[in-house]
Amino acid sequence: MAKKPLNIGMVGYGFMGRAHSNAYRRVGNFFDLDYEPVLTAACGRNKKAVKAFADTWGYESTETDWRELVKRDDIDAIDICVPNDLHVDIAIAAAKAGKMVLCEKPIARDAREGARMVKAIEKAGVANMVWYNYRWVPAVTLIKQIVAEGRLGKIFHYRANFLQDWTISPDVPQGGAGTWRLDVEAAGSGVTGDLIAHCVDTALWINGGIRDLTAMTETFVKKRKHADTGKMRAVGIDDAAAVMAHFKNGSLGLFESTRYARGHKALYTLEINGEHGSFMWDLHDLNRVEWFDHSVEGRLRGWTSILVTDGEHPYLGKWWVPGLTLGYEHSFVHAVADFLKGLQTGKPASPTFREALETTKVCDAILKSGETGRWVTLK
Ligand code: SOE
Repeated sequence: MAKKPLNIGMVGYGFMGRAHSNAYRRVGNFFDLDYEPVLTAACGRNKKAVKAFADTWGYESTETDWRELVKRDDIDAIDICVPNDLHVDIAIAAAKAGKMVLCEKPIARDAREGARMVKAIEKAGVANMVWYNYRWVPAVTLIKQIVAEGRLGKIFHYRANFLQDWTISPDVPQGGAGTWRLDVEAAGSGVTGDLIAHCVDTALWINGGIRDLTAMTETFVKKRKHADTGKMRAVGIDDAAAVMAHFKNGSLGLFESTRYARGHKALYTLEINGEHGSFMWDLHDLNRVEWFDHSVEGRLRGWTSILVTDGEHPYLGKWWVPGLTLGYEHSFVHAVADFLKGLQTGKPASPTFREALETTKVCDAILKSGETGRWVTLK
């Protein structure tokens, strides 16, 4: 049967533009779905750069103004892969134009912007999804499934870290390609929106909502040159954040993110401790889950290392044979597969903008607590 085309208009051509484009190109080769993404247009302000990107990834056309892209009749879905300050206007305009909207995390700089986006998207009734990609790492999806089956019993602890070290040098600028993440106007926040947001998204998905939290945040380098002006400017982002939280299910949450953990490049780890068992996962060994099952006879009880590559593991039946591992990029392919399946079945892929807004609310609470030193209750 001929597949239905889903014409993609990609806004942005950086790191995430590449990750998403790769996913659109791969998904149809491995997942048998009714829809097939078509790379219809790529959009970016720099004409030469966006043309080079379009040629590399096979986009049929280019635009230099996202407003023109959003108006086009031959586009079904707008995918937003630009700095966070641009998300809100593009998402709202795309929804108003009746386009499906996909967006790189975090949805926005703060929950106020995020709520406006959710309102516009839900009013338009368009399909939507936010790329919190680590949910789609099969090992993480497996943890979600087992926890949802109640196999851990009561959950006591959920802890997660996301550690990096790339901004330790005071010579790293704020603003500009890649380093816009250090410019509070473009990013909204530092590690909270960029890294802890991943930990929080996974946590809310696996362990449910957060009731309240307290946090400390720190900005180690107070002034950096701005890439646009070449002038030194005060740094407005958080370089590091540590959070203590109560989940609604009674468990305790601990989260830490920093860009100052020398030696760590993208160390996302999570651990869940329940009454009957525990899980550990580490992005640097992303196909593996460590599992402790307390119901096993005492003499044989211990941590089990599960290589998540069997056909019965989430998404794995679509790939190779048991024992052969997947990588970072596959999480994005799984995201598109779920999005397309959602169009087919009418059951939306998760996280929607509404779900991702919950993560941004938690991020806002972290920043507020970091500033005031007080516990913040989530509404
Ligand atoms: C920042 O360095 C970054 O690229 C984040 O923006 C991504 O979301 C994360 O997955 C890896 O680190």
